[in-house]
Amino acid sequence: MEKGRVINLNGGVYKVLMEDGNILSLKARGKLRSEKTYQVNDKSLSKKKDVQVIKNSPKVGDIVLIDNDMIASYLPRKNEMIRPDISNVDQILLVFAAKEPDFSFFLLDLFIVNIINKKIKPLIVISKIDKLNDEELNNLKHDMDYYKKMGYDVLFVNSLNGEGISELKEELKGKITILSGQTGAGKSTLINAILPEFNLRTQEISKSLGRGKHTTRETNLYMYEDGFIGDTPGFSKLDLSGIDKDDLKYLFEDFKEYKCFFKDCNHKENIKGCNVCEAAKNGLILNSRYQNYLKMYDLKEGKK
Ligand SMILES: Nc1nc2c(ncn2[C@@H]2O[C@H](COP(=O)(O)OP(=O)(O)OP(=O)(O)O)[C@@H](O)[C@H]2O)c(=O)[nH]1
Ligand SMILES: [Mg+2]
Ligand SMILES: [Zn+2]
Repeated sequence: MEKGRVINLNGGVYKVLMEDGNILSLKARGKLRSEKTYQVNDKSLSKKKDVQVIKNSPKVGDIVLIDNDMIASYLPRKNEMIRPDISNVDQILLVFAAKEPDFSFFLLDLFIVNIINKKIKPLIVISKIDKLNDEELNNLKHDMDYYKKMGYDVLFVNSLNGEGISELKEELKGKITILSGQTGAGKSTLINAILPEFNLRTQEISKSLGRGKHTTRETNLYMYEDGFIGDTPGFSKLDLSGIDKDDLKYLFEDFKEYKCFFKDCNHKENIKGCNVCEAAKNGLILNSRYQNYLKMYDLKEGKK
């Protein structure tokens, strides 16, 4: 059977890149389309939304087998995500605008938690650095040094003049990288800077409406240096569904260094003898990280 990679899905039609370089438009067999499984990630099952519906139909990123001009099956996935709906991702490029929309450490930490939970490596890209003055940029770089120390790569780019793009390209070779981030963060513009030949339509932020016209609606994979770059729709909402509140602490990788010897401790504020609480109090853990952890924990508990 012939094999190919799904690079786009729209209205039940799959665009499949074949080994010979051709792109076919195909449908999946009926049986593949209708199967569903349910995955329960949250042990407490406090909320209905913590049950995730996993569609078994092929998705962008899958390697599919083709029989009689239809997708018959797909090969086992290395990993899969639901928002965006994609499989076999090597790394996620978190695109955050330095400004417009405003930079949010809470959103950044929320993204990171979701990605670490999927056991995928985040690569942080701060776009639109031209919108900050030197002092603002230096302050942001200083805060981002903390994330670098945690082991995450952080790059600063201006997609309009190409600053920082060559460094970024080095990270993309031979991998499936998808761009994720808030709507308007500059994902499509960044892909245009990497792959000008695609000339993707981007949203022009209208200052009066705060909303653009050409917001990306579907996930697309583009070939790049033996790998793929994926443009995805940005989102306005991201939550913690599928993550157990008692597991949240493990997704804050910087907490690990400060070994807490209490059994089942969630390192909530001011627990005497908790080394994570101590480290937060002494500023060894970035204050915003610790506060964001507490906020996420409360959100999981249903407190606002
Ligand atoms: N000044 C400046 N503007 C940028 C930069 N990158 C993107 N923009 C602008 O930001 C706006 C949004 O960019 P897009 O690339 O469409 O954003 P997106 O993340 O793809 O948005 P969605 O598709 O809605 O998720 C556009 O007006 C871009 O021209 C940059 O580095 N500097
Ligand atoms: Mg876009
Ligand atoms: Zn503790």
